[in-house]
Amino acid sequence: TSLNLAPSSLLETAIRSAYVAGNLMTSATASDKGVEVTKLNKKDLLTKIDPLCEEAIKKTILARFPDHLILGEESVEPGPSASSMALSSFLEKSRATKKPLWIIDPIDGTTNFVHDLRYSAPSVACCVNGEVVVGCVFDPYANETFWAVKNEGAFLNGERISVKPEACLEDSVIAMGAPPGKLSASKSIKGFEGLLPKVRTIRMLGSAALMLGWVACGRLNCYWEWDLSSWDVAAGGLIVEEAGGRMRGLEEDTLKFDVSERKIIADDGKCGNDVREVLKESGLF
Ligand code: 2AM
Ligand code: CA
Ligand code: CA
Ligand code: CA
Repeated sequence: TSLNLAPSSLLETAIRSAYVAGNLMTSATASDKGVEVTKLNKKDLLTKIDPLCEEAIKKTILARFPDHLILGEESVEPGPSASSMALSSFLEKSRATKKPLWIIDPIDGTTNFVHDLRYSAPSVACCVNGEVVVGCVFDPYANETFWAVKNEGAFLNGERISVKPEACLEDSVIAMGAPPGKLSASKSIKGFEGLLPKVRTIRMLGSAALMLGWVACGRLNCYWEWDLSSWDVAAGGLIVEEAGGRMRGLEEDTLKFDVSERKIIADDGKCGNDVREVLKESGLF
């Protein structure tokens, strides 16, 4: 059955589809992007390229696996409740039909993409039995391909990667994000204020999927963010775990994909508990 698929064929398809989307990203001109502000609010950007990348990823996956299910950001109404409901219903359908579910973000880091900040990536994950088994995040600007296969490790351009913990929180580099929305903005500000004096530095790089890849390969010690969706973290979360790091909820060790407030913390296996403590002291939860 499809549940006995070789992980290698899923991985090959994940990588291939991320490359197709990444090539669309790097070949798009400013006028191709034609930014529309049609999503939730003025900060929630969407370009003409996002849905094109989503279609290209879907087409690549379906050419190889015509019966698989695919959940993509641009096929769901904007907003946290719609994205949670879509995930729950896709997971349910995947369980009932025993078909793998792909969770994709065609461009993670659209704001960077619009402003030409060269830090955005397609993120492609495949779930079997409700569990992510393959994930790929491709940075088409640096030409860096992060991938992982469940129980087989994490890789960057073919080389095995692992997290790199520092001796203490004071020496750690922490990444965070501040998605639009008043609640998450105030959480981000409180967290930043509490953490800054206690860590080496803080970065807000703008792509959840890539920041997760960067935790996995040891460039960042920790990444936390208040309000994300399944497609932001499905691939990157597996890459972190397979690199020896932890992908957890901010308050709970288990990361629940299918709840509406996805507060996540990925770490190098060491500094995450201290970061959580500081965030708690700062009044985030
Ligand atoms: P996106 O570019 O695919 O939308 C940056 O902090 C991260 O937040 C990015 O991964 C970005 O993904 C995501 N993000 C952007 N807008 C968001 C929104 N309105 N709600 C939740 N997450 C968002
Ligand atoms: Ca995203
Ligand atoms: Ca996106
Ligand atoms: Ca988006």
